[in-house]
Amino acid sequence: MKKRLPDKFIYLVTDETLCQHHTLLEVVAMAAEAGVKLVQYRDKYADSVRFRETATQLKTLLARYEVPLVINDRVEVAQALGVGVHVGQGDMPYELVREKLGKEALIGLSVETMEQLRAASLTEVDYIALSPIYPTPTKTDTGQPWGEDGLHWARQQTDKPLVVIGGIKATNLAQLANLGANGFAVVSAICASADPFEAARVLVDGLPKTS
Ligand code: TZP
Ligand code: MG
Repeated sequence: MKKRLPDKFIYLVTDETLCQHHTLLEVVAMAAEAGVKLVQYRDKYADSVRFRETATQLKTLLARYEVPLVINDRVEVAQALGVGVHVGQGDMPYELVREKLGKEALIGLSVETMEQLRAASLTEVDYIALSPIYPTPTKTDTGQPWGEDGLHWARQQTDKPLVVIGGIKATNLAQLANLGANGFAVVSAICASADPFEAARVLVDGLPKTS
């Protein structure tokens, strides 16, 4: 059975190059321990052998916390491991991903424009990520940030879970949650922290409580 995403959740997107203080596996373990509810393994540089090894280790680790793992881009790895995937507009088209992974797989899709959001809302994708919501030094080859007005607009277009990514910190969670965001995807706020457990805990505690 597909695991349902919580109404509000912190979502860790990994970047090993930012993990200066701990190994990637330590960072992910600490984040899960602190209450992060979804993890995306994202690594643009790892060769396919190393990527697959790390993805396998993450799957084992996260199973202990019942936290789902999604793989960035590499659909064949997700398929081999039986986990979900996150794709962008330049990656394998959503319909093909669903065909390969099956109806139980968790599949997320990034959108950068209003037209892409409208198209995504008509699919069976499990969540839509507004990318980026704010400008961020972590990823600079992005389109125009959605901003808070963009999130407000997107919320009116779809009932699907909306994930925001880019510049997420504890201080902007409440505002984004009010505007209808469900998932708060973070890279540097956890990965680059000297204390990833504490960084993740502060984010998790900063989520508005839902009944
Ligand atoms: N996609 C859009 S913005 C982004 C990605 C992977 C990076 C977000 O990083 P940070 O450090 O949480 O701003
Ligand atoms: Mg991609």
